[in-house]
Amino acid sequence: MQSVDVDLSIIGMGIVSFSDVGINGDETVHDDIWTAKVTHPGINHGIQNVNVSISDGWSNTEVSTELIITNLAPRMTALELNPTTVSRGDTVDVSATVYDAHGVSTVVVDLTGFSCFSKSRRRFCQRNFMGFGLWSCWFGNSSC
Ligand SMILES: [Ca+2]
Repeated sequence: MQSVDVDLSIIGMGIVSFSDVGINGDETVHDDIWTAKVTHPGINHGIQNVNVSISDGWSNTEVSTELIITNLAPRMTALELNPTTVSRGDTVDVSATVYDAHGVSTVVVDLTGFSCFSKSRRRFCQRNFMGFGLWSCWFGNSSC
């Protein structure tokens, strides 16, 4: 084989040339395993159809295949409890900085593990719909 090119335009990467010479993510030279190391920074996910073009220098073979891109889960980059030590009846302010490229619809503090909060879940107050967002709320219960 002379070249393996994959059209990754559907995820904004254009034509990506794979390697069998031990570079660009390829681990072993001339083992007929062609590799490219790519990173998808976009937000689209799901099954993407991609075209692969393989050439041996005399003829080309075109193959279509499916690339499955999973959706990255929301990430929490910071969590702050203030104060961190409380007495029964005190209130705790909770702030969380969360991120998801598709937006975050809810952030919830699950207090069901505490007997005094067994029927309650305190939802965060939303301050930012897209990108990095600081969410905050508080909880307190005098019976704890
Ligand atoms: Ca190889």
